[in-house]
Amino acid sequence: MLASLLLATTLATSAAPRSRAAEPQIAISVDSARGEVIITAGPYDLPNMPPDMAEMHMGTPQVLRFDWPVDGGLRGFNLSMQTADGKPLPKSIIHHLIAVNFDRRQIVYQMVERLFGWGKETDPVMLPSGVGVPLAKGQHLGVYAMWHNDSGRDIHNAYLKMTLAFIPKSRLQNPVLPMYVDVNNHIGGVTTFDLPPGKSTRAYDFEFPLSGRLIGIGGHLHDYGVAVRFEDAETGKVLVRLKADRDGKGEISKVGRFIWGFHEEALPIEAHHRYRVVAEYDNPTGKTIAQGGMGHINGVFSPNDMAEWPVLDLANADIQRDIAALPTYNEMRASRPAKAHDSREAMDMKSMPMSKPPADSGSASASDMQDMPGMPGMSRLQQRADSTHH
Ligand SMILES: [Cu+2]
Repeated sequence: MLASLLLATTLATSAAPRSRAAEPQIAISVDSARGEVIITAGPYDLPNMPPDMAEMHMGTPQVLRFDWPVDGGLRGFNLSMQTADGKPLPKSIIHHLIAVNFDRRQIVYQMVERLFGWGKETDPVMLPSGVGVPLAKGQHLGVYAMWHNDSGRDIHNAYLKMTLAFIPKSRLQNPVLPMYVDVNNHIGGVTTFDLPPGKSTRAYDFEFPLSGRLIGIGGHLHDYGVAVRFEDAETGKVLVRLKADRDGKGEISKVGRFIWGFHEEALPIEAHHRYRVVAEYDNPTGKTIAQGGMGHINGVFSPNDMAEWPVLDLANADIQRDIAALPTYNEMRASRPAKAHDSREAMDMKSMPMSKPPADSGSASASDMQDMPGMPGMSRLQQRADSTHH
């Protein structure tokens, strides 16, 4: 088993018609020896966009869907861009990327799981050994990305490469899942809100449907954000307050993170107990800023019993609204791992047209992409875990 088992790394570009731009393809390979699933997607044509045109992102508002090829857990991820023959391209091209698990519900909302998020500042993530997000072979995943090529030249035939570290099911001792709670979530719609002048807060009360432990959380705010708090709404106790790094004008560069720990030190969470997330703002402009506010937390949650995880109900209107508001799906063809696939699976790999987002959702905008939940704290979790447990 030491030999690297590489299953069908197939990029079908050579089969694409020469007369027009090749359609993007998605390819999946499994390297069992290294414990990696490699997803490659492309080619993409990325015209140069100068930095002063930062608002003009080269959008690919489409979900690339694929089936997860192994039973086990997702332990980490690293993303890069490369040429057809594997030469590296600037990482900053990946402006945002969100990975979606269409087969699992989010813990708090009737929305499909956002498995992880990636921004151009994201560092590769690797969880401690034995910890991972459980994923069964055949689970339906997808990613959508927004490119921004400001390299100074047009880039043709670019490929996205996602290296997803996995651990086999037998070694997954501590299953963890992403958690997302927003102060103003409207499933399928926008989560921003009008920001009044001066100091203000916006809060949302919620429950967890099952008990477990919270390993760590990160926060997200827009400019003039001060902090985001996670509270026990029944006792009023502030469980953690994540402060924003603000400059003199109140513009924020990032929001802090907090890690309780991966084991017994993780924060106990009680099912059907009332919790609260609060966004604190201080808007110095003297005016209400239309849709200027946003606040949410992204966490890593370890359920006491994974069997209690809320079931994904595809007939639920919120779930349907959430999926419909994901970036519009484009026709993609996928090559399959050489092993263990049948025609039905192959069909599942093909595109499923999705309805366009509702006119008011704005869900494909650059700012919303940025605000989709992910697991941004995980690389920091790893640092902490390394220092705590080694
Ligand atoms: Cu935001």
